[in-house]
Amino acid sequence: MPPYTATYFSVKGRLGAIKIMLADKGQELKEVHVTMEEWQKGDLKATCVFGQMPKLEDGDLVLFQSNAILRHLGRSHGAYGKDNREASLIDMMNDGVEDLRSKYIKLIYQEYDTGKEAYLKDLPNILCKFETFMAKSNSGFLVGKEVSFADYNLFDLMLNHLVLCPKSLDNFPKLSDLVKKMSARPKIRALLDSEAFKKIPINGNGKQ
Ligand code: 6SG
Repeated sequence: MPPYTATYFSVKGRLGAIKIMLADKGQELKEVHVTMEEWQKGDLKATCVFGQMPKLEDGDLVLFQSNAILRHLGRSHGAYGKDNREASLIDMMNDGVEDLRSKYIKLIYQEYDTGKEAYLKDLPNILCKFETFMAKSNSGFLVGKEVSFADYNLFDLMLNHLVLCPKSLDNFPKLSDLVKKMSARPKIRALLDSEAFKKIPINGNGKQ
């Protein structure tokens, strides 16, 4: 199996969930960190399908779009449900995670100082949807009995929210359990505790 290569800014951002998933699946990842100066030259941007990163290389396959990358890895490493029905539910939940991630990114990059209070006020209305859905699967994962790419994505985003507001999961036992359970998986724990991972900021503008 050729090693994966990810190209991105030196932030967790949209690469965090991908890194967590690869670590948990015991896959090696080579990382290429791009500085803003390099990016602004435009040569790399011109080679990116949508002019954006992250980029993942899997052998001669070059992928952009973080959610397509998560799905690719889910397919390759048995983290996309046991059948079509589960796969469709996993897609649905991952789209829900993407909706929250987009709101989070907008808060961080566009309205951190003015919008944080309103964001945190509305957050429980979003988290309760995940909580209710997880109560149905009752396995500790979003869908079925096994971990999926959507679980890694939700876990990564919940870690960011615990930094944004340490109390944000207090009334959500299923989401709190997901964080506890994922954090305790040995390869994820090792990644989260590694100096290389800890020193990379969550976002590119110093806000978190
Ligand atoms: C930014 O938006 O890091 N990619 C980003 N920005 C550079 O020229 N739908 C796709 C996907 O899911 C969205 C990709 C995403 O993959 S990620 C990108 O390529 C561009 O558009 C968030 C992130 N932000 C850090 C950042 C880069 C430029 C402005 C903010 C680092 C921080 C400030 C300067 C350098 Fe900065």
